Amino acid sequence: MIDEHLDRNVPEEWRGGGGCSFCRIISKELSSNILYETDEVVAILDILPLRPGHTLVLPKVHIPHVTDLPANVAAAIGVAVSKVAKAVSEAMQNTALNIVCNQEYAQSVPHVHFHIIPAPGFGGSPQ
Ligand code: DGP
Repeated sequence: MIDEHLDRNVPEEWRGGGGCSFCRIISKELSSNILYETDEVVAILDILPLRPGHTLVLPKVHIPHVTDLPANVAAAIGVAVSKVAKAVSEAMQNTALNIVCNQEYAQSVPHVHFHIIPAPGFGGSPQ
């Protein structure tokens, strides 16, 4: 089923495998700070955090765009984003969050990921 989502006319580096840094993190070829992991998803600390606690939730399957997610992967991501967001908020003194998924040319890593970013000015989070 996933193959049909990769059939688009996209550059080779958008097809995962050796060219995708998030696939290499998922396969543990590259190290990362993993906060949460299931058979379908992984949550890692962002290497360039916008704020302390900035976390990324990504599916293990390589799909470049959120608009191409099959329902089962979207469901797994949704559950994980909710759980990880709760944990990040609690870890940051119940701060509010910005939860963002960039798309197409607005994203720099072409592997679906949701940003969970502690918001400024709430809870114990500094401005
Ligand atoms: P976006 O622009 O939405 O595609 O954001 C990509 C994010 O991924 C950006 O905040 C930096 C982060 N990132 C890129 N490469 C790596 C990596 O190798 N490890 C980790 N932990 N984060 C990465």
